[in-house]
Amino acid sequence: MTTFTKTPGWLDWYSGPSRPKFKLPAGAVDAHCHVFGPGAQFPYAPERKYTPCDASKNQLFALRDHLGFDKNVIVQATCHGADNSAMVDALKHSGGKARGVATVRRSVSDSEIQAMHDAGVRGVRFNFVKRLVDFTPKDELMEIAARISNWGWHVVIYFEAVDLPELIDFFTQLPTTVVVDHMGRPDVSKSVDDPEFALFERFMHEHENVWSKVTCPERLSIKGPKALNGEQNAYVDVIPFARRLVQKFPTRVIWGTDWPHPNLKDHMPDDGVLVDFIPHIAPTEQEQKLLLVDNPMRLYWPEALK
Ligand code: 0GY
Repeated sequence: MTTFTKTPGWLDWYSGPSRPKFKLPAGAVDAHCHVFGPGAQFPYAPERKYTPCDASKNQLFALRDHLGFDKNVIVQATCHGADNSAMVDALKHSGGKARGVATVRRSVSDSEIQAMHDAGVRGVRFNFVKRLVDFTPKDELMEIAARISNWGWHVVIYFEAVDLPELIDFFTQLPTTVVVDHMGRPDVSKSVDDPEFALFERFMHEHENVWSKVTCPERLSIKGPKALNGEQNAYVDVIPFARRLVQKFPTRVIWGTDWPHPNLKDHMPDDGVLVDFIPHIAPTEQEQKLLLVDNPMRLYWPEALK
């Protein structure tokens, strides 16, 4: 049995999260979360850039029930490379309440794609964050995108805002629905009206196949989790960015906890507090239902809507 030692300074996920004050609508989907191992059963990938603490499917399902979500979308984490077995195992044990996003290489076979589809995978993730992954050539990614489109899958992209100008031509050529992780990681010390975020808004405005996860205030915030000096909420500096996208693109935004929150250095969020962030970015019941139920269902459980 292989044992793994966490990356120094690695923060464990928050045990005993509070129960949110915000009551999630019936059928709400946590549309961005991960499982890590357990490493003894599902070893971490040799090429990984970090070694996390274990975060198992049963712990994820317990969090889902505690917070009041109905379903999960489990996104392959980079610490597992292109070995999707921990994520697929979680899907298979979810009783139909989880769907997944995989990482694949060019060498993946059609029968492997089909097996993942049967388990509930509905997308692939292309990661451009240099501290997390080594570079994959764009022609390989485009080939993968063309192949998985035959199963009706979409592409999830993860990048940082400063890299969007260089990547945007590639993104706009993708033949599928494209879902951006964490709003393209804006620098929230800049104004929401800064040219940097304006480019992201234009990207969504001009391309109707582009969606965004309005996720990760804990990752993007500079002000952090404490509401200070009469401010209305934790992570207050992220609200204008997420609010802008929910308002402008109400049918193309989804939300998730990002549990177990890889690579946070300063603080680990209480997942109950994260859920209480939702009404600040989606104040109306109609926006909340789109964000948490209708939109993720359209992407991940479309057959349930027929
Ligand atoms: C996230 C963000 C991060 C990491 C990963 O797969 C991953 O390793 O997604 C990050 O470090 O920004 O979406 O959880």
